[in-house]
Amino acid sequence: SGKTKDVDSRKFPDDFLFGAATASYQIEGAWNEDGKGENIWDRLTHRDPSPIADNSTGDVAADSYHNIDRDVEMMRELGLDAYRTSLSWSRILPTGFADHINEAGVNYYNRLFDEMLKYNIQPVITLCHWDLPQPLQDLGGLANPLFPEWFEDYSRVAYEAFGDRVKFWVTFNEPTQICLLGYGDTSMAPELGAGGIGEYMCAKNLLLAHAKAYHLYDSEYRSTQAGQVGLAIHITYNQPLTDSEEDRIASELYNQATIGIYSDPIFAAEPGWPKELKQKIAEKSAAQGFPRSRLPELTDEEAKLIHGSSDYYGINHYTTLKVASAVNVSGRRVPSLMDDIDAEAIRNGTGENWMQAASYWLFLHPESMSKVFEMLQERYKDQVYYIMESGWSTAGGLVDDDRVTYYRTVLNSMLDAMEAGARVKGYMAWSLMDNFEWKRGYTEKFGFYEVDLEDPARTRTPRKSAFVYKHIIKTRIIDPDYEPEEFVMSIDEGH
Ligand code: GBH
Repeated sequence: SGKTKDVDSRKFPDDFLFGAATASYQIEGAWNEDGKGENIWDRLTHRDPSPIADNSTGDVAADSYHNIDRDVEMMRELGLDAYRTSLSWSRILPTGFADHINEAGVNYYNRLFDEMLKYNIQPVITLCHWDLPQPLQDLGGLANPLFPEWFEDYSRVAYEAFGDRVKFWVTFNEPTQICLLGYGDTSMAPELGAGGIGEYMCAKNLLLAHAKAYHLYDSEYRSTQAGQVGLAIHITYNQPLTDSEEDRIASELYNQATIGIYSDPIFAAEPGWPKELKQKIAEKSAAQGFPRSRLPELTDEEAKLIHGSSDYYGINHYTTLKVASAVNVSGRRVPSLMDDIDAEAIRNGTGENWMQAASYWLFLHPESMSKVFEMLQERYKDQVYYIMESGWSTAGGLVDDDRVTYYRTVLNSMLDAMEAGARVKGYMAWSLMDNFEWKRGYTEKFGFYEVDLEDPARTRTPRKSAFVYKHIIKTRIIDPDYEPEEFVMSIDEGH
């Protein structure tokens, strides 16, 4: 039939990297075992009363610290080309500083990477997926101007220990979420709530830390290790609520404040902060009586260090939203990033009938992925792209048809972007297995594999979506009619 022919002609290249992703705090457990130090999520989840939806913690989580064999077996069952996870900084450097390396922590990752590489599964490794060592936070964390040096020291330890086998580094996962939600706001650890100030201090130091880690790799490790270093930026598809000039401007500023603030300094033609955003924050700061802009300057030297400091553009793409102009909103934190840009993000209630996940913020717009690439191609001109995360939450259950619909839709939209010329080289689905969903605890499930939290062994069971993803990886085709016959998983020949 015509449909089958279309499907067949839209094939992913053989060297396209299909993977699945997780992150240390969300899966590992063993929070205080074998010398691991305390991090900011340990501190937050142990607070009484608990700030987590179901009062849970990541103390045990999916217990991946004790489940290397099963985790790699799942990767083989799915036929993954790559697996993305993160290093727990506190497991490797218990105080955060590089004076003492915890060998037991290093060994956990050695065993994991060696086991993966036996089966040709590429590790894609994030250095910091939100679980900052608590002693560094006590000194201000990313707001401390020495943070870039601490991060450079840690990245050296990681390159030394694992760079012979890890060829794919992600310095930071979602800078916007780290800085805006953790420093400007209180929705993520360390819950600083220093609106309009903390997120900008964090942004500058994060970019400098990333750039230092990049240049360290470039000057001392690239020639022998031959890998890539970049970062993963959270990108929603943002549309103006109406076609009014005000909403259009608000939407552009929202893009600059959530995407451009981390992307422009690295990937735009000109170094430095996004222009309109910088001007807007300066104006607001002056009007509020601040003697200088709350957005710290980047010196020419700093801007140059950051500019071009990435071998690829890493994208975490989940969802879509609309942006409206919103001036002087009552009850809004002042100063704050959203107040600075006079905008409001509207996640639902705009009459679009987008399919919704179990998470309040997660909706499926059928073309969001290709729209994201249109925007990026225009702003940053023909980068090499990797999707570092993309996924769908449910409340549970093994028959996850909405998740199947999500992956097929998003991957089709990504193929549209590739046909239009975007150089997309890989896709990491979030997530290999259910895990600790930050403030939502275990109430929202993102896994291809269900994890039984009642069972001390944390048994993992594949969902329907696991079979569908496996079929896509194996055939390199998105077949809309494929139905797994029975949910019996096995490892294919050659995996
Ligand atoms: C990713 O964040 C994370 O990298 C990953 O660890 C996480 O498990 C996964 O997605 C699923 O959430 O924005 O104030 O409404 C995606 C971006 C940031 C979306 C936090 C939800 C909730 C707080 N997420 N956000 S807010």
